[in-house]
Amino acid sequence: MTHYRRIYTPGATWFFTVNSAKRRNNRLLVENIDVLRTVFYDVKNKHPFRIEAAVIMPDHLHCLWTLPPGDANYSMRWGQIKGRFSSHIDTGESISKSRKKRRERGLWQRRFWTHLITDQDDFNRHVDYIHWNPVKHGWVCQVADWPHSSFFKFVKMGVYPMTWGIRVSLILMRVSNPNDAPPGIGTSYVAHLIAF
Ligand code: NI
Repeated sequence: MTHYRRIYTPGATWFFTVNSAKRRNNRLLVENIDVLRTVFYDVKNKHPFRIEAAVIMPDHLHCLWTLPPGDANYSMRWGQIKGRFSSHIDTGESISKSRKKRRERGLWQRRFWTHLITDQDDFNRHVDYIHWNPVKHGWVCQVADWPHSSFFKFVKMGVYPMTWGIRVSLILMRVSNPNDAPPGIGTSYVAHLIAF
C-alpha cells in the first residue's frame, strides 16, 4: 500500500464514483477530457474543494475530494459539473421522458457512489484504488500507461515509483526433457512472469 502521510481532514474527505449513463462502448469522458477538466476547474473556482486524487475512465470516474470545513455539499458541485459538461457535448444521446420533463440530459447516471473517508489508511487505500483503476478495468497493464489520472503527480511527490502497479501473471511451463518422458521425477518447470 501507499506510504502516503498527508494528514487527512476528519469528516471532510469523500470518495466518489460517477458513471456515464451508457457503460458499454462509451469513451465519452476520455474523448472529452479537456471539457471535463475545464468544467472541474470552473466549478472548483466557484465552490472550492481540493481534488486529492482522480482517475478518468472512458465511461466513469473516481475521485477523492476534500471539502471546506462545515461544507458537505458535494451534490451541488456534482450537479454543476455534470450539467456544465453535458451542455458542452452534443452526442444526440437518447433521453428518457422523465429526464426530458426535468430538462436533464442523458449523459450521466443520476446516482453516484459516495464514501466518507474514515482515517489515513482508508484515505491511502482509496488513493491506490483510484490509480490502479485503469489496470483493474483492463485498459492498460501498467498504471503509468494511463494518462488520465493524478498518478504522475504522486510520482513527482515521491509517493509511488513510476513502475508502481503492473499487472503480472505467473505461468509455470514444463520444460520437456530430451527423451520426451512423461512428467515425473526429473521434470523441471520454469516460471514466466508476463504482463498482460
Ligand atoms: Ni472503476
